[in-house]
Amino acid sequence: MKAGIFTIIVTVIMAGIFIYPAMSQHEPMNEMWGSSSPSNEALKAGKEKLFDQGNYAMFIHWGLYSHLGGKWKGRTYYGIGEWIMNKNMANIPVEEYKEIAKEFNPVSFDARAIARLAKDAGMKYIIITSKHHDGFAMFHSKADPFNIVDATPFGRDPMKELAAACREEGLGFGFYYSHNQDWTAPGGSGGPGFHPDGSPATFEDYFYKKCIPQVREICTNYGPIDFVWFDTPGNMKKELVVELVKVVRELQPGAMLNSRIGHNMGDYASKGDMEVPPVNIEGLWETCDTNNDSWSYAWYDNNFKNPKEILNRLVSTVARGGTYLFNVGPDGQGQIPEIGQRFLRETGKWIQKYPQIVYAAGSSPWGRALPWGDVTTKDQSVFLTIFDWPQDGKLYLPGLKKEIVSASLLQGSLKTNISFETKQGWTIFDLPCQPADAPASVVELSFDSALQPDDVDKTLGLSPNSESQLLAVFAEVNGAESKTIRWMEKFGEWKHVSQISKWSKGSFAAWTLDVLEPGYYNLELRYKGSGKLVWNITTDEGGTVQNQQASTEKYHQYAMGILEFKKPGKHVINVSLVEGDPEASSLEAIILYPIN
Ligand code: JFZ
Repeated sequence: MKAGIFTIIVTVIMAGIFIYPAMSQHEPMNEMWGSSSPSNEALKAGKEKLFDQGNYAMFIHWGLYSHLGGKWKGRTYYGIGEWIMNKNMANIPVEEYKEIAKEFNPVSFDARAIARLAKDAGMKYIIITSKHHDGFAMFHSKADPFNIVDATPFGRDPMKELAAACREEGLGFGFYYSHNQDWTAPGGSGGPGFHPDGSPATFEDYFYKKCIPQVREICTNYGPIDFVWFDTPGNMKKELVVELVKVVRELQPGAMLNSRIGHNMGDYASKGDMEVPPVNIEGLWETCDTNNDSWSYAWYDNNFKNPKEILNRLVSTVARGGTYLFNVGPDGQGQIPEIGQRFLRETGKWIQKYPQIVYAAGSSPWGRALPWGDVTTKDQSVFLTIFDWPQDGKLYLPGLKKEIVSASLLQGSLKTNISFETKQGWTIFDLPCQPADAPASVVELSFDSALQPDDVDKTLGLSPNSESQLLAVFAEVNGAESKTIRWMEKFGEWKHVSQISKWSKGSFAAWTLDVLEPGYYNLELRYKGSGKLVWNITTDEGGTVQNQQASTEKYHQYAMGILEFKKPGKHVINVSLVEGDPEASSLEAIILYPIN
């Protein structure tokens, strides 16, 4: 209970600080289903090229906070490490925080090693924190002495070294800069309200004395850069954002700006942190994610995503039409934790074998993930990346309307033809018992021309040999509310779920489902709520499951019963809440799987 209240309070506080650019609560149906062209004709040229075609990049959160590593005065503060000085974490006074710089000496920092890691990982550029909310500049700044060259025993400019190393490795390079929040500069958002002489400080003081001059510095002293990644614009005035854009455009005409600069002025949308969206999204966008739970180094944070998880998130992001910006957090010595490095390299080995899946790849004509993996396209080929290898040797693909010229299983550049049949609009491929590769295998489908969005019937399929998840975003909702909610698991660690709540009498959610194999299926529901709930699930054929189950404040999956589909083809499943708190009952998904 205590944790629950804390989470809510913190969420409210953080939500006040953060702005969620380009994150709509409720995307219109057509956008959700995605009509993104899977062909590569739409690929961008010019400064957009690296972003649009690279699709995978390294994000680095590194700063003075990395030296603390989540610990202050002997106590560990769990949550995103770069927020440690904040009130909601260790609440470190400004003067005390500034003192830490005297101990910060990251002698193990090796820019070339980091650039090589990014390269080995298959990443195309690096974006690093030049200044985070704590106000400490990780570059040599004449505008403000609270920087790594003037305030620490280290005395080097690691940004110079990293910019040069990236250039040498043929990687793109860019800076993160916290333009609104600055917790140590007078007038910065979340910072002291007074100057050292006691006079009141305004945001403009900070903006013109520190932010603009430092942005000029990062845009002048590090050669041509490819990105300036601003963050958390809060309620910054539009005219100030306009001024900032002008500075970057003038000094770095080739740099891409992310949407978090504010007021819709970026070149691409930066989606909510740590999430892979469930449906295709048009346009240039990225999702940023981190290799463990925190962005910056935290001593306890050992929760690293393994190569399969990294690859799955990367391929799914590309399949949704986006770019994956994946973060690492070097420690106070300047070193990236060993496990993180190893997992990145392993992922990179796979990407080097199957570069066509990631680079300049088109989004999935299916518009969503499939039960076994995801789909990307290139020219006249469609690639099925299989993360869950079917044990019965059958791979089911719903809705493909265009004739396949050939299908082959890849092992690197080696291609083995595989047989397939079509049945009621499904294509069923014969696969060997063992996966062709790890952590994922690839099947290539060749066509006589590029697959167009109309060549796929996007109706959800009921998989005959695996679990099918019917997410809330795919439901047509009547009389209830369908939206994406987010909360913090640990401080700053965001989770997102699309769900249906605010049920009322007669309200229901309906999914249309293409059934290949009629018969009995296990039915589960994933939801949160309070107390006991009764759900009713019916099909257009008169199949019914009604049952009471418990609920908790966290999403949890409950078995409801067995649902029968009598005939193959398209069916509609309706779900409604029969008893229980209609406000708190939030349905995330229906899960169906065959009995055997
Ligand atoms: C911000 C920072 O506060 C954080 O420290 C980290 O740098 C991260 C990459 O960006 O946090 C955010 C910003 C936006 C969202 C969530 C966290 N969002 O849009 O969901």
